Amino acid sequence: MKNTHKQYLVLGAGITGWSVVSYLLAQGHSVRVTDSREVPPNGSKIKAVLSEQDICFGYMQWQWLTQAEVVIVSPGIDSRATEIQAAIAMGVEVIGDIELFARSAKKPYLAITGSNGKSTVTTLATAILASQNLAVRAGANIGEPALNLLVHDDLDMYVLELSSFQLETCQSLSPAAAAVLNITHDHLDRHEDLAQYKQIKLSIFNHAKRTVTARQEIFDDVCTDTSFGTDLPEEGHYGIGRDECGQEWLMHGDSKIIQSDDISLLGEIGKLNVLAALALTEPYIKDMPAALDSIKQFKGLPHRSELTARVNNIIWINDSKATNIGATIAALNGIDRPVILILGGVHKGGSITDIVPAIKQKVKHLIVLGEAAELFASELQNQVNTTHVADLDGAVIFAHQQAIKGDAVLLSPACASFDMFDNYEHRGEVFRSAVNNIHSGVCYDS
Ligand code: UMA
Ligand code: ADP
Repeated sequence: MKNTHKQYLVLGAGITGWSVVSYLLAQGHSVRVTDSREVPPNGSKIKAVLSEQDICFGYMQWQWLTQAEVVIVSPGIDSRATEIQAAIAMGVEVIGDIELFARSAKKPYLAITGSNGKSTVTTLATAILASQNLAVRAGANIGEPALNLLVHDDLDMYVLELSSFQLETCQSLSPAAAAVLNITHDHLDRHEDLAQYKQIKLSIFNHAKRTVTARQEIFDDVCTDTSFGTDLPEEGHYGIGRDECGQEWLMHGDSKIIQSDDISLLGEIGKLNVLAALALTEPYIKDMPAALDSIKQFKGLPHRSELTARVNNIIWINDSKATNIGATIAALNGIDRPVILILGGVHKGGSITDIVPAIKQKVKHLIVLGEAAELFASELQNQVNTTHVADLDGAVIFAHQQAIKGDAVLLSPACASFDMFDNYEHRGEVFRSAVNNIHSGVCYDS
């Protein structure tokens, strides 16, 4: 029998690292792990299954790179590091966990990437497939590592949410259908420029059987099997149209699929995400009424354009997951009301002035906070009334004083959260409780 045993080195002992160690040990390989943290997130689990001499925590044990046959790099680790590049030059294979998944997966899988909307579309596509009596689970960047999906023998399919970090260390991905939802500035600290980031995102299509993109200028040079957008679609594509009574419908070519009013997801991005999920899952939809039921029941994920409260015809929206400018622009574009926008945190780069047209069109008052408050104020205060507040509670109180019937108050920070909060979920929870506090004893609109 052919000896397939190999010497692996795993870089990073987080969620990915632990899934890779478990997977490789089950396959009978030798594994070493290194992580720059003294106490990495999954360090104790790894210590329980590997011997001490195969673990190095507290600094990266780069010497192990060239002693390994294959190196598995966690997505948070930049494979441009000089030491990793030197090992590659010496013939060491450096890949990510998604490459291992792609080499082993026996069932078909969907793959979804984009700057924004990945988790929403991944979850909705999974729900649509489940409505077709398919046993399916979602994984990868959404939280459950991809390799963990392989232990479920009873599954018919998988759905992968993939980041640019995961795509850049993967060559063998061959999804049954793949989508690039959108491309805006994000993670440009890790990638050379927007062109390289786009190239990495589009690599998801390399061996895909079915390809899906948005009808956006950035994809003008990309040819896909189908597309989605907010305009009236051509034959075979997805879009939005109106019937003779003026009712808005999501459409596939000239066929009406579902009325916009029947979707719980908010705004234009809600419709786009439903269209993307339908375009991806189309070949698997045999029972359309069941698919439509799953769409109607999908209320969206927390902290993504989530309706927090509706009081006196003022709506309060928690979009804490908007950590880049593109997400905030999309959230604003989807709201048909004057908006009081709460913005700020840690700016991740990208041009702030890209948001000016949406601000001019939609925002009546801008509230800025956090590390990037001054930066946002200096770029935007000539365009819109701007107030600087100390914290999120202050922002909510100020917004409450400014808001009148018919307004929307939107927390869509366009920034990472770690200057003031543990993570975006924490920021969203603080917003939610501040909104509930100012409305205690008040009746919410039905
Ligand atoms: N580490 C080092 N040296 C470094 C960087 C990291 O040793 O230079 C170590 C850390 O000390 C830590 C470990 O690597 O112990 C963490 O590895 P990781 O950052 O790759 O994170 P994981 O816990 O493995 O989680 C990763 C994804 N994280 C990132 O891409 C940063 C998770 O996406 C994903 O859910 C998980 O794999 C399962 O696939 C999170 C994310 O923030 C949600 N993704 C980014 C995003 O959505 O914008 C891309
Ligand atoms: P991701 O997994 O790519 O971060 P999420 O579904 O978690 O995407 O949503 C993250 C942010 O992006 C939220 O603020 C949400 O409002 C916004 N968003 C969701 N869908 C889209 C879309 N299709 N286009 C632009 N922004 C979107």
